[in-house]
Amino acid sequence: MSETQPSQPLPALTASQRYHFDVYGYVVIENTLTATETEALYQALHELKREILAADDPAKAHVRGAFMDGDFKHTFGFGHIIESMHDFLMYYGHSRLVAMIEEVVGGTVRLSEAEAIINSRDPAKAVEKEPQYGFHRGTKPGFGTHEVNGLFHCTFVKILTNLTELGPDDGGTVVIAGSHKIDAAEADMIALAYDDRSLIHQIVAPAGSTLLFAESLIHATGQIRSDRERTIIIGGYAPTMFQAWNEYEPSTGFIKGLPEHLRPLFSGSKGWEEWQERHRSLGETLTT
Ligand SMILES: O=C(O)CCC(=O)C(=O)O
Repeated sequence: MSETQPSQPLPALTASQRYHFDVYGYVVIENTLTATETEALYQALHELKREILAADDPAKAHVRGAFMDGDFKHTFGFGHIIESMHDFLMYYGHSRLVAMIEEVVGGTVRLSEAEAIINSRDPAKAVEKEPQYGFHRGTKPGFGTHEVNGLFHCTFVKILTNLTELGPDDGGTVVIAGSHKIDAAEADMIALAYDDRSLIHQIVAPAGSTLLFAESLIHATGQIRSDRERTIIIGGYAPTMFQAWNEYEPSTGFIKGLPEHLRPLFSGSKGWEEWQERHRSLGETLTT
């Protein structure tokens, strides 16, 4: 445990961004990545897709740790991609993004999931006016959330960055706004959101933008109504003493080969003893 985990600036969100996150459970920060970074990640992900599809059995293949699921026609879901392409390190270790995550977690974090999705509309399926979504959440209010200085924190937070432009018809993530704080039956909240669809917010953003959200927020993949393919890259983070998601623990060889400053973030080596709790108040001004 000799590596240093760099201290990220706090606050990392403006007061308005933080207020939006607290009220709705998410905030979109536009253009967090440059056009060059966005393109590099897009190319790396599509190259990984080609490599996995070239394997004898793509559904069982592991390419430098990464695997793929989905229907392999219109949906390609990638798991544990962190070891597979050098370009992904730039995203998962991106200091501005990590600073935003640490702010809403309330302390230092580790990577717990590195995933991606490439999906497009299945032309054989009709576009529905009022689609049903695969709504879910990864933690619960009370168990995975707390408040300090009147601000909301969650121990499981995701950054989802769209590498292709997301217009209103391009299947951006949908969320049930405000559900991150509601400790009620998920089925009841999903039903009430279908009754009043103004409660379902859909992400629309230029390529290279990041959706930062608490995993206690009920969310799902949106419905693609256009002919455009969507490519997104997703990172899940948790306090340093948490485990990675099942099958997402990085290999020892991979961690050893990393630049020293990235090792604690990707391995969780700071564990319990060196976890640093950090909080802001709403009135503090941005330091990034
Ligand atoms: O595809 C999306 O937009 C949502 C992804 C998702 O549900 C997740 O990361 O848990």
